[in-house]
Amino acid sequence: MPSVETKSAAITREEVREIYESPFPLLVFRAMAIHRQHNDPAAVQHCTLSNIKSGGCPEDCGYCPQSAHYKTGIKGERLEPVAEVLGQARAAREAGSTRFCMGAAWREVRDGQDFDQVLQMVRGVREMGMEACVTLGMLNESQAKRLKEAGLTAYNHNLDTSREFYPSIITTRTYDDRLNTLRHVRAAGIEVCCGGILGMGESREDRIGLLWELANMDPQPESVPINALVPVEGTPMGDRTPIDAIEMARAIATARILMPHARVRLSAGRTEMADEAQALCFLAGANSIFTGEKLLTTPNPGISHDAALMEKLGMRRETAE
Ligand code: SAM
Ligand code: DTB
Ligand code: SF4
Repeated sequence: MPSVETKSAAITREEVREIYESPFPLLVFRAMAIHRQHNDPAAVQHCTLSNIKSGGCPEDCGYCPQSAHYKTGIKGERLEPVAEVLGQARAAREAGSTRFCMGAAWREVRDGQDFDQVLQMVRGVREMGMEACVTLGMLNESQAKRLKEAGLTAYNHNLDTSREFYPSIITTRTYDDRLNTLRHVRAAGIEVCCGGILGMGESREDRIGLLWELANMDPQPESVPINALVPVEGTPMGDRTPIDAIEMARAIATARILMPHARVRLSAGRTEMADEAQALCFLAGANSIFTGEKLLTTPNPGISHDAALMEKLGMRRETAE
């Protein structure tokens, strides 16, 4: 494993640390200036998640309610029917979402009927004029190509945390496995959606390490979800205290400064965040949220709460181009 010091990178870990730890007003001011230069700071993309294959996952990700290793009350289900998922996509579009993200609790994609059906879902979502994103676990080169041919906009595959902390949260795969899948996604010409989770018991240095890895991907990810851990009873992280809102805003501001063109997504964990905390994240450069009552298995603020939040902030839901 290359040490932190020997990895030749365009952005050094020290530079990331300096940004992350700068005085909060300066950090947010800098992030806001960069955000304004590249994006409309009043617009927030609304996205909808669908759990197309719930639970029973063989991986042991310590944060995840869908892992078969933990007793969380989530049963392993079969892949949802294509028509059901496309019905959800239509409803999401009617509710104002411009991106539909489908998640499967798989360790990896296997060729066969299930994958063929996922390809149909991707085609269907694209025909509705929405961006389509999927997260299906590990992927090989030919599977990535088939997803591209079906019209997939982006593939979500998170690094979750720093390389150093990763083995403390997952033992059934490695950081390099993740990077490999991301390489296949990129090689197929699909946009990369890659981010992480805060509040798992990692140190600030781990958060800095994650952002450093993301910013040094070449090309950088087009989409960077920053999740606050949703602690779920039965998982090893069921009793974690929520990440501090200022720390969350620091991470988002740093992501925005390092990756000016990326869509930075204020992803899981909004149910536990006050409106003020979310507003701070928008100031720091977040420009996307997941809407609807549910993420994959955990609660999310409903569409009426989010409409009220946008109204209060004088911000608007981004519409399709
Ligand atoms: N199985 C696929 C994989 O891991 O790549 C896709 C589904 S997985 C649920 C997608 C992402 O959701 C994970 O990479 C993780 O970052 C995030 N996630 C899962 N459980 C979470 C939780 N309790 N709180 C916050 N984020 C979570
Ligand atoms: C991502 O980074 N966050 C979303 C999406 N990618 C798939 C998922 C969050 C899941 C939160 C836990 C749950 O609802 O099960
Ligand atoms: Fe499985 Fe993905 Fe959950 Fe890990 S995060 S246990 S790979 S569904």
